[in-house]
Amino acid sequence: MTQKTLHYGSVRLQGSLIVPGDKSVSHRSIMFGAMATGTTTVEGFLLGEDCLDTIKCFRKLGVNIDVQATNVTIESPGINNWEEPSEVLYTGNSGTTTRLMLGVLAGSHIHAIMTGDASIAKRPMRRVVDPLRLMQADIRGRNNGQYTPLAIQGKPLQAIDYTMPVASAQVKSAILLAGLHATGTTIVREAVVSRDHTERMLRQFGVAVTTKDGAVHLTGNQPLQATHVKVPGDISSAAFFLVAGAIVPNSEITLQNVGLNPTRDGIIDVLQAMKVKLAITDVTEDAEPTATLTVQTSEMQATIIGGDVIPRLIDEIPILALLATQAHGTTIIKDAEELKVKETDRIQAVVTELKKLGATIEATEDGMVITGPTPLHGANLASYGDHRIGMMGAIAALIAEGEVTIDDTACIGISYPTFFEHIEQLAKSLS
Ligand code: SPQ
Repeated sequence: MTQKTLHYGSVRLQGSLIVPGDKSVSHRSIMFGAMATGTTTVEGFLLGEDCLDTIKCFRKLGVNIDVQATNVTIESPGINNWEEPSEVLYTGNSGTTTRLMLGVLAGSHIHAIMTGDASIAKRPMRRVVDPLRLMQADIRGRNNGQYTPLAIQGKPLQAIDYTMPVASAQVKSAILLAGLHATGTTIVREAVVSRDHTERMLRQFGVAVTTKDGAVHLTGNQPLQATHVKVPGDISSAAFFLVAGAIVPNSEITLQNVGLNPTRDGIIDVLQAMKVKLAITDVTEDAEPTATLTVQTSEMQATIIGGDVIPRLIDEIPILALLATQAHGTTIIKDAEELKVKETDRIQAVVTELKKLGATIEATEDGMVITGPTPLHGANLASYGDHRIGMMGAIAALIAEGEVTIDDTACIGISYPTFFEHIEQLAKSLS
């Protein structure tokens, strides 16, 4: 555990940052590069713990992966020539690694056992295991496949037509990746669209994937062709500085190369609804669109966050809750019960920790209700080993009167290893 005591005093945030690579896209670049035969190159890769654990898993399958700063080269013999791992595949804290690997391995010739850390051991896997079993996958685990460790015996699969019971990119992606090795056309139907990085990147690797009326279609037995992947900056990491720029007095922050995939940019809608001063420039139309975002200290208004926008900002809710403590009026966050099955129960964690800082916030069954603006004070916070809760606490410390201690900040390295350096880079003392 790495405890940190933060006491920023009077600071303003000023300057420009390049936020680290997108975690979802980085994971997928390794997985897809490993499935393809030949050499795939990746630029802008996120060197966070979760993505490094994905790399370690694929090295155990006989894939050669070289990391030079944020450039990664993957040399793979192709999925049909992977080695059976002689060791357990360790997926650490990463739900994405664990769930997508299930889909990748289910249709391979590989026998593998996967396990992760204490948080992963509590996260539900049947949401992925059940549809994969409908495809004839052979997966076993505690509580009939609900929890890790999980054992997978890869085998030929059958395509399915599956209607998603929850909006989850991890479930959709696992089914599509298994669908690559299934006979027939796999269809995944979503009532509310979840992030589509898998569909976009499969196309980059030469796979035909079509999306129509909320249904994704993919026909099996399409080989992936090695390619070059450009990883955009992670909007979920940028979110912490978008909120910091809005709530810390006299601030202006510019964030470059931020991924603005329309299935991930719900935070932009919310910032605009809350009247945050935000400029969007340099928009690119790459496979994953990007933009430069500039935020300034703002007078915020409360809003309602719920419905179809939730999957587009699910990982940003902890930091948006902090923003709401500084907005005028009552902000309601609803339809977000998925927060309960993230790295920790993020409804309970956000409400408990923001209350310790003096916020007016109550948990509901599917979200939280926050009334502001409220001055925050020092407190001893817990991160629950959850990177996004730890970073929410650290950004709160920038406006809190007094000292904020966070029990475990090492977890922040899961998605944003340079987070505290970036705060130091922007913080200008006023005293
Ligand atoms: O990988 P992990 O641990 O599940 O990470 C989180 C996060 O906060 O970084 C969720 F806790 O992001 C998920 C996200 O919530 C990453 C992800 C993806 O890359 O496909 C999809 C989302 O999860 P889900 O359950 O909606 O599919």
